[in-house]
Amino acid sequence: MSLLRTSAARSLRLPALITGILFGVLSGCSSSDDNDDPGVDIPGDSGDPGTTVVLEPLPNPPLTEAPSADDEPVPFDSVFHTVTDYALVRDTGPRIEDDIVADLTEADYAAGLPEAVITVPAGVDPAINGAPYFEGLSNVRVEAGQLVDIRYVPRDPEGELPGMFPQGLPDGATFDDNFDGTKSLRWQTYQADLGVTAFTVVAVDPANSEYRSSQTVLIAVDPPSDPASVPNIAPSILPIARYTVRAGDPVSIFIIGTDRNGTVPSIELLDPPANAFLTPDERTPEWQILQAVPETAGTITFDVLTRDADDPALTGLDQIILDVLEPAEFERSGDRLKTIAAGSGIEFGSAISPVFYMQADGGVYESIAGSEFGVMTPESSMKWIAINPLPGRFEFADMDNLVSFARANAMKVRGHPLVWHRSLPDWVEETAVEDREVHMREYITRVMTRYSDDVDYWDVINEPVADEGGLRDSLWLEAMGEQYMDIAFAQARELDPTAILVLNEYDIGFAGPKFDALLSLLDRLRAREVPVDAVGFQLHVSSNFDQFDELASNMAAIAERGLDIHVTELDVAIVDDDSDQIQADIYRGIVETCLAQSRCKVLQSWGFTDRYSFRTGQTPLYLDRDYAVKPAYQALQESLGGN
Ligand code: 9MR
Repeated sequence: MSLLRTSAARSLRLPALITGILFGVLSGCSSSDDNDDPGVDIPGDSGDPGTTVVLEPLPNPPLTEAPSADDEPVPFDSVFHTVTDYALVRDTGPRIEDDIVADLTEADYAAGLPEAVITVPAGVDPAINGAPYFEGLSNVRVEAGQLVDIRYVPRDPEGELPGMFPQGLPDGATFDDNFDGTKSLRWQTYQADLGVTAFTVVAVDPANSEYRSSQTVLIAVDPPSDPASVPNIAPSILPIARYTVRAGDPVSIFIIGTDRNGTVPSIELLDPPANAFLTPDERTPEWQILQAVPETAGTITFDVLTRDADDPALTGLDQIILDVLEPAEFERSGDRLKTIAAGSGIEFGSAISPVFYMQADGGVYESIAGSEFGVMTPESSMKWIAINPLPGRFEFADMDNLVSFARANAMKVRGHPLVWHRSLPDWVEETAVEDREVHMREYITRVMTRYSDDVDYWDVINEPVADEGGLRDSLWLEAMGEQYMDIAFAQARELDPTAILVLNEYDIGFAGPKFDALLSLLDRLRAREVPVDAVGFQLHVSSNFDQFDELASNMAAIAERGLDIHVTELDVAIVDDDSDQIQADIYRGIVETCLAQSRCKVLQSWGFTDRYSFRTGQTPLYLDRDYAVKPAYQALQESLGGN
């Protein structure tokens, strides 16, 4: 279904989406999480940009049901949380699990060992340097209760020994070094593992580590002929990290029991402190929420007993540990970042983690975020998969709560993202090409209608440019060509005439084909009068970033086009054992570059504590996991103030 009148617009015929799908499905990761799609060349880049789109009314009835009273969140007051100054809400009904990995079937198994997916980097000629491979593999079939044991023997046509690494492991499996150049997958299977599972190992060419062969093996686990033959092992809980919390704050910790045989263990607290207790989660009653108010500084250990559903005498024991600090330990000297930034004429803010108010350390998280930031982006709570996980089913509570948090702290909100190729529910990935335009417009309409009053900036289009230039091959591009952006921006403008509409992109802080492609895209959009107001520079950089001149000139090129610049997702991953001081210098350099550019109006980091970062292992933020300030925090204070 196409609702556009675009008679004069050029129609783009695009190649089908093939890249990544086989590999994505078989390796157990969603193809929508693939950030390496090759770019799609736009024919006649420099020629006629086409005409301005005119939106037709959306169909009535809609393609999928609009939000209704059934989707409205309800007050959430029966459990502890860290929020004191506004009311929380929760969604109703069971939690919706989106199965992001396509289920494999017996037919997949019967098709035999999948072909290896070979990645050939530029400059490698496979005729001269053959790809690494594995010897003697085949698909494997076992009965639940049996051990899967697959030996991986890597080979290289040139006779060297390739390295290898697994891509994810089945639950409970290990990938062991045999110390003879081979490795083995060892996986004790249970009833819960019934069905076909894919396991992928990547072989790495000895001469070029980017030259790789990904080999998937399919493992079929059949029902056991004798159920009693499956061992019953003790249950446990999903691991819970050690948290640092503030004395006096209410603490909530979700405890999820797990048993490899697929049953649900019961959960008890052994000798709990006086003010600690368990409450079942309202939506998933088999989960328990540990609630406590640690009043004094020190370390608290909770002993959690899990009891097997089939054999009550079979138990597991796990511990949850909290380090409790006095409130003064979390205070930061100097002025708050938003105040300092306002003095320099820009807004400072951060992404905010979903459901932070139900985390063990939610109290301290909230008080820091509430005081430091003038603008916030929901890190995940507004993604399609979060808001509209099934057709006609809407889960607004997490975003509603973040909006209440923003209001309570007089924070602006960046709506993020309206149109993206990732974090889509399966049902959207599976929509017919001819219906996608309407699905996209319906989604934009539903989200913006609900949140426009509270949202000042909308990341309308997220990550449309391919890493090597051209446009990113996505399901949106496949359906509408480049005009999906025109349509989305026009729709957003119609729904909110005053919001700042943003095109947000990563890896545009330095020169190269990606930035060039962005500029030419912006020029085409502008020629078609697409209402883009600002470009979002994500700036997920690393501690080896040194292209400040290129960043400045890229920002200048955007400014020259009459567009604002928002730094939307700044973080600085530490690589090569770099110091925290080097990281601080990069934060400083980026702030200075933004302040030197009058069109750079907003600067937001992608989180603020290393505990809640999508690249937590590379400690990219300016407070550490326990909320202690790092040198980068002081660098932000100084540089935002122009020092
Ligand atoms: O940080 C986000 C991470 O927690 C999510 O799992 C992921 C998928 O939704 O998205 C991350 O945020 C991305 C942002 O939305 C867009 N730019 C890149 C960010 C990092 O991947």
